[in-house]
Amino acid sequence: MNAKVIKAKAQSDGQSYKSDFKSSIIRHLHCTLGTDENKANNHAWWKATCAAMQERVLEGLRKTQKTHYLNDTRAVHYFSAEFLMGRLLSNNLQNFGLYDAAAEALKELGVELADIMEEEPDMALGNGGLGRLAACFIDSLATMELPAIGYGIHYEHGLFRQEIKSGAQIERPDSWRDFGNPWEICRPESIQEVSLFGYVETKYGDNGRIQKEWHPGSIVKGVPWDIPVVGYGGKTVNVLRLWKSESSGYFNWDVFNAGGYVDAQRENVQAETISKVLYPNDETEAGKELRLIQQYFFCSCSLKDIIRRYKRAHGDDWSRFTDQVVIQLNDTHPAISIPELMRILVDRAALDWDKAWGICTKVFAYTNHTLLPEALEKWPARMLEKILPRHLEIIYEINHRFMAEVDKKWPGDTSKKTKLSIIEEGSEKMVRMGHLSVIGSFKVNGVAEIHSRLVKQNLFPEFNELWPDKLTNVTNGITPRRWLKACNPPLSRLIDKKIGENWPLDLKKLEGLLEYADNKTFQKQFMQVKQQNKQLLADEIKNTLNIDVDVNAIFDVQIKRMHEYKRQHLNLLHIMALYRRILENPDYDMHPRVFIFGAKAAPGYKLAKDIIFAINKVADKINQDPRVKNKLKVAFLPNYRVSLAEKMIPASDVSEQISTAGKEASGTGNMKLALNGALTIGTLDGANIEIAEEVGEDNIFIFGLNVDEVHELQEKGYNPHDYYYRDPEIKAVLDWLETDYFTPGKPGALVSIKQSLLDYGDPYFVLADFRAYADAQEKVDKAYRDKDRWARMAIINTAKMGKFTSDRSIQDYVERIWKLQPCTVDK
Ligand code: GL7
Repeated sequence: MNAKVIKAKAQSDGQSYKSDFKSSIIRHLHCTLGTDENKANNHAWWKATCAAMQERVLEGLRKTQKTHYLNDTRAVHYFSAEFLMGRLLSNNLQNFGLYDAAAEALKELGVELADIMEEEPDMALGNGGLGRLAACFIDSLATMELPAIGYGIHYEHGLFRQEIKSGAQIERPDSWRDFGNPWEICRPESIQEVSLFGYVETKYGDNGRIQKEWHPGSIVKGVPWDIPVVGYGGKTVNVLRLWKSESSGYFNWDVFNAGGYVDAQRENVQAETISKVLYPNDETEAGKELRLIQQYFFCSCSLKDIIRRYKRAHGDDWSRFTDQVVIQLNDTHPAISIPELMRILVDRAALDWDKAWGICTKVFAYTNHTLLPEALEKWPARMLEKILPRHLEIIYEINHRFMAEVDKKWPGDTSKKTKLSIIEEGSEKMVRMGHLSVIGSFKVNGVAEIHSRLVKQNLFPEFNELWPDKLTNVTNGITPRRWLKACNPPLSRLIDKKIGENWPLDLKKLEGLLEYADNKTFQKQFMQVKQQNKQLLADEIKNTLNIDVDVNAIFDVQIKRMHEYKRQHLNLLHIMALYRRILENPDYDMHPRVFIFGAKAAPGYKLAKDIIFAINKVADKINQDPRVKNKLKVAFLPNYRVSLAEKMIPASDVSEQISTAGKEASGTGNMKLALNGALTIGTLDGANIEIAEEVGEDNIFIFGLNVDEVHELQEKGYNPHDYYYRDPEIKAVLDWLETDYFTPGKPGALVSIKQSLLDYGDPYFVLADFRAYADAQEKVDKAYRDKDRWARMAIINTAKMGKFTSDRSIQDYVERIWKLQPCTVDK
């Protein structure tokens, strides 16, 4: 076919997609929703459009499952307590290639696709980077036609909705399913039962073998809800299976019949509590019984589901299990899967210990996502004994055998044993889930080069000595389908025109843009797109905050969870310093800048909430101060979430990635922003280092202490007071926080930030990095004023992000860990 014929065919296909889609939307409006074109509001149109899409999605799902079954494929099972999916309509339309057809069909019906997409609540079943990474990975797995299942929890309430009242964060429940979710399918045929509590009985079998029988104190039901995961191109549709807890009714029925309505009801409530809410902690341990029960609940359901599927094909023959099944543990949250699989194999399938352990250690692989000590999960042995008595016994047995191995390697060295033991002795015996994960897995990976190096050197050095090939790196990635193609249509179209349309599948193709980096016309087009996106964000800021911002200003964006190590307060102190410079010198020369924040704080993290409050108070003052003459604006957008990120990222000029070196394992927002042409101001931390390697040091603003320097300063003894007294600007802004300038009538309302930086030793080296940060910001200011230079840098950033597609991460996992083969599904 020549180009003309191809174009004509595409047009006629487009026409027929459009008319097919239009009739399905109307059919669903009539037959699924029972309403009419004249009556339908945006919500009804959204639901009908989703239903029209879901018809096609389910057909893909059915074909994929059949193909995988017939081919008896090896599959990866991604176990994660979080999947931060966001909205699915736009993504599914894009991945099926039906976006334009749907938009046109709706237009003919008098409806704007962009408007109805706003009706979709985010699926916020995750906290931040870790949960969003899981979502990007399942997108890539489906796109790359790899057999995969995501397993997680069907939380009734995802991450809280954030409201800002008088500057402070208020948490409200998130109710993503209040009006039904059009994508999920309940699968009662695959319900599982999960045991909890009770005691273990030791018995002697006929052959004299000791047998253990767990008599649970309670049993709950796990009901699977499936969310189809559509790959780009729409061929493979994998599934995300989320477990909802329900009462099993077993213990309940007799109680109920005996007139114990209240007791019976209490048991229902207890069972349903398990999947009620997502823990809102980010990077901190949630030391709660319920959290452990949540983890065990979804792991047990998922393992049984995997085994059921395996047995359907292979019966009781376990010999092929490790050929068919690999399980990736997303952090230690699902680590309880290791003793659970041992329990199933030893107690239920009657395999001997060594054989069972041989299977286990060929099935599990573990990803570590953080070095922060407070985030490394440990459970009191006492708690495990109460909730999962048999699992604690199994953990002791695993540890006992492992200690013998340690003794072989380091004979008589008790300090090695203390360090490596799964059990931490102390006033309270604790079970270290990280150690359990390393011991029970065949591979352990960190999420960026530097992070993986630190995992080897600082976190698990002895494990690395014991098993030199076990620890490895897989640098994180992001899906370019959502994070460029779908969220930034004007830039995507511009790129399509320059280098063709294949880049979403092969992101290295973006390097084709490099030859236009100095082309004045292209630079202009690129920056015009940015301007257009900035206008949309400016409208959003006006609508939500009633703040006017100038799209000619630099849009400087910091979006991520609120945490001291991410140092939003460093950004804040610098904003205050700029404000002060303007007040002292009305002609202070700077390009206008809008500092934009989005961040949720864990509800129990006092200082993080104080920083949100401080940002909002400083913002109020600056935005209303006529002396600033619009040189400076500060906007804190409430309720940061995936769908808001999709609006902020395309509109950003500057990406703030300013964590203390050594603390941010990778970061993934850094990749999304750079992909959309924002320039990074950042430390040599996490994936920033690899971004700098890709774009080159001239196209990024790196500042501050590196990992080794932070370490040295710590060793030498860091005294933040030195910086406070030596640098008058630092002193002035910190002292300012103590006055009532930003909180009229309430002096001291912002003092906790100053205290954390001086009285509590500035654990994240904010003051040590302040001057370097302020200097780097001046370089940003200068660079932006040179329009051509900035455009060139921004284009290079987009062009060099190929490495950070999650397809590359998945390919690394496939080659280094999972050993999977793609399986083509016919469309
Ligand atoms: C995190 C890391 O903090 C973050 O740097 C990383 O990009 C992400 C995905 O690997 O994982 N670890 C963690 O516990 N959370 C993260 O976001 C919550």
